[in-house]
This record gives sequence, C-alpha cells and structure tokens, in this order.
Amino acid sequence: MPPSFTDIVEEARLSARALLDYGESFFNPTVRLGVTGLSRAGKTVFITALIHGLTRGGRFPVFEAMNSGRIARAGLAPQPDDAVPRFDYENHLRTLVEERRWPNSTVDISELRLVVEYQRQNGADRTLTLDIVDYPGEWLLDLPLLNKSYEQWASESLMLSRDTPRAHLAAEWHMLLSTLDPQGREDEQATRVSAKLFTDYLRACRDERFAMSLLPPGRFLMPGNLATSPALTFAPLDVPADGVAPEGSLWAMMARRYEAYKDVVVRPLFRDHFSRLDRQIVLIDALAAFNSGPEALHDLEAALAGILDCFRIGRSTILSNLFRPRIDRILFAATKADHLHHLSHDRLEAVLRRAVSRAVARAEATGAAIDVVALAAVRATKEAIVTSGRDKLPAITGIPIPGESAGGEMFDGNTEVATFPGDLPADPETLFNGAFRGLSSASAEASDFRFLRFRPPLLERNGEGEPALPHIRLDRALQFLIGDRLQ
Ligand SMILES: Nc1nc2c(ncn2[C@@H]2O[C@H](COP(=O)(O)OP(=O)(O)OP(=O)(O)O)[C@@H](O)[C@H]2O)c(=O)[nH]1
Ligand SMILES: [Mg+2]
Repeated sequence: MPPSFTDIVEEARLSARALLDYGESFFNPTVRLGVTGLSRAGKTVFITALIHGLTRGGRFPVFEAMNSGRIARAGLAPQPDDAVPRFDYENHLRTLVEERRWPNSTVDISELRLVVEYQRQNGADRTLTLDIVDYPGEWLLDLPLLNKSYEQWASESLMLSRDTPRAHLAAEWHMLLSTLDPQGREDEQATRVSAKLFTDYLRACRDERFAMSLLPPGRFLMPGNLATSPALTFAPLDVPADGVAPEGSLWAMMARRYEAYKDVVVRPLFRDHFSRLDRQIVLIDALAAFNSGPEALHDLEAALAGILDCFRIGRSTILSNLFRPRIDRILFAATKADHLHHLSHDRLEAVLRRAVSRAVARAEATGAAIDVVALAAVRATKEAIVTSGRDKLPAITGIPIPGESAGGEMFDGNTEVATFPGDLPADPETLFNGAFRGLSSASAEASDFRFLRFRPPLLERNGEGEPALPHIRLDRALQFLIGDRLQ
C-alpha cells in the first residue's frame, strides 16, 4: 500500500522531533527509557523501585557503575515536557513503603527525569539524563491500530469475540450487532449503545478470571480525559475487511470516528512518546495468564507480537538518531518473579523467551541487543521449604493483600501464609500446547497454578536513613539497560 498523505505528514513530524531530541542529547547525553507493558504488568512499581534504588543507592551488586562506587549522585530534575504531568514518585513510594499497599492503576500519562552524576572508567566526571514515562497499560493496545483500517479492525475484533471464552462475554453485544445494518443510515443512538456494550464486553474480558490482553481500543477501558467524546463512541460492525463504507451509512459513521480516534489519541501518543525511545524494557505478567488458563497465555502472546511490531528497533546510527531514533536495546522481563521460588525462575524465563520468540528473532536480526530476565522490582515474599507428608516443597511466604482467598480462607491483610503456587514445566511448550487448567475453566482448587497477591514487604529500619527495597534482579535489568552508557 503506498503511504497516505497522513503517513507522510506524520513521518515529517517524527523526523522534526527526532532532530530536536538529537540536538538536545548531543550536549546533554540522554537515555529515553521506555517502560512498556500491558495493564497491571508492573510499570509503576518498576519505575518507583528503579528511581528509589538509583537515588538512595540500592543493593545492586550486578549494576557495575553503582557497585564500584562510580555513581556520585542521582537526583530528580525538572522534566523536559511542560504539558505532561510529573510522575508522582514520592506518593507512590509512600504508598509502597509506609502504607504497604501497591500504587493504584495508572489513569494518565506522566513523566520523570533523573540525572545521574558519575565518573567514567577513565576518571572523567560526566552526567547521564534518564527520561522515563509512565502511562496506563491499556493505551499500549492502541499502537497496532495505526496500521489498520476500520474494516480490518472491526472484522478482526469480531472474529476474536467469537472464540472461547470471549463469545460468552460478548453475547449481549453480539445480539445488538445482529440487529444493526452497516449499510443503513447513520444513527447516533445505535452507535452509543454499541460502544457501551462493546466496552462492557472488553471490561469483562479483562477480569482476572479470563485475563485477556488483546482488548483494543485502549481508551475504551481507560478513557483519561476523553470519556464520552465522539472519538470514543464507535464499535465494530460486521463488515468485510476489504469493504468500503457507503456515504451517509452507519458504517461510514463508525469508520470516521475510528479514524478520529487514531488522529486524536493514537498518533500523538506514538509521536510524543513511543517513537522517541532509545531503550526499552517490556514488562510481562505471565503469572496472571497462568492463573487464568491457556487462552489467556495465547492472548498475551498475540498482544505482545502486535505491539512489538510497532516499534522501530535496530542498531542506532548517527543517521537514525538524526531522523528517527531506534531502540537499540530491549529487555523482556517477566515481572513479579517473587511469586515463585527461585528454583522456578529459569523456567519462567524460558516461558517468556518462548512467548516473545518471534519479536526476539526480529530484533536480533536488526542488530539490537536483547535479553530476557525474570525479576521482581519489589520483592514481597520470602522462601521456605514446606513439608507435606514425605515431600519437601519449595514454598514462598508473604502476607496476602486483604480480600485474597485460597482454600476457602479469606485473608485479612495481616496474616502471613506459606504457599506452593504450582510447578512450572521444564519444557515451556507444554504450557503453550494448552496442557494446564486455570480459573477461566476450572475452580480455584482444580487450577494448576494459584498465585496470590501479596502486600509489599515490611522494611527493616536500622536508623541509617531510608532502607533499600528488596528486589530480584532489578540490578541486572539496570546493568543491561543503562550500564554501557555509564562506562
Ligand atoms: N509481588 C510483587 N507484585 C508486584 C510487583 N510489581 C507489581 N506487582 C503487582 O502488580 C500490580 C500492578 O502493578 P503496577 O506497577 O501498578 O502495574 P502497571 O503496569 O503500572 O499497571 P497499569 O497502571 O494498570 O497499567 C500491583 O498492584 C501489584 O499487585 C512486584 O515486583 N512484586
Ligand atoms: Mg501504572
């Protein structure tokens, strides 16, 4: 397909922005770190733990620049974009450390700048600026829409909604859909009702029992400041993927609004944030998919593939930096690894490697550096060996958040428990072949995995300032993401 006028204008805008960024980072070395992940993947917790670790000096033996004492100071600095809210670091940290609660789901974009003063290995003093953006994970699902027409998106969404377990959740919306004539006259009321029922269906799919990932458009679930605007009032119709809408029809109205959504919401987000990244960590909550079942795992895989296709990845050159930056390092991270005993971490990494194998192969072919890690930005559990009859099981202990339940018991947020969440198989393929049961099709007792959510840890204060947050391999992530820029 030849590029449209919109595409050409958009490319020109992206290049202009890249030129501006390049000029700035020439005098002021900067890493724009993309913390990417679907909703509830752990972005806000990761960013908070990363800033805390860098500014107060965390226990990071694998992060060479810090471990060898070459980082003199890291501090927060005024952020570059005046129109973007500041990442509420202090509040998120207080929630984690003092209230021992996890931060709320993110509802809008925010940004933070960190300046690291360090000594190069040759002794020269330098600074590195780190820009980080946080956003609601739902919005990430919009990136693949940039390359899809209304008709393509509508027919794909409809096809997906006919699979299990989605079909059951889509029943009400499907019923309405069967009464709508796409070729009929445009109709505001029918459009609003469809958008509502379609949104209800997306919301039901996101429920932790089903844990579906592929749920665009993202603003339907997390509207930000655009709720009820026409750009958010449309839904798929049963139309052919290569069809053309007759003028004045319901179909044309939906298609127009879909394009407006892309113009008003998706393109600016891509231009102002995602197109400018130079490093990326992709956070993936595989455990939520294990809890739910094989459908959720496949859905996660498909959502990640669609999203990763949208990034421009490859070795960075002066030319690419000038006209369009490239992501030259990507770390795929399975988050919340503290829910598993460390004996299973290699297996979790293997599952992740399998889930993103297509993206990894593509990125490696372009010369970008790739790694895969199982980590916990904030470690909420400890490990123990529990004896069950003659067996000794590697278990984890922690305090489940209030309202979590297991084995018929509801937890109050103060009781510590030891759990055995389930064994990951040695061969990840067995999971992708669907050989496990989760909450989408079985009761909690009959499920193969059961990962409880735990409260953030109680920190031991010994009077020497603020204590470090415990973590698993956050230092390895930092070393991979910015270690080379601090040499
Ligand atoms: N045990 C443990 N739980 C974590 C960790 N990181 C995140 N979580 C859990 O995952 C949930 C989501 O984490 P967030 O950081 O809010 O996720 P997010 O990606 O910012 O989510 P959205 O803002 O909704 O897009 C938290 O409420 C915790 O329950 C971790 O390192 N360890
Ligand atoms: Mg968040």
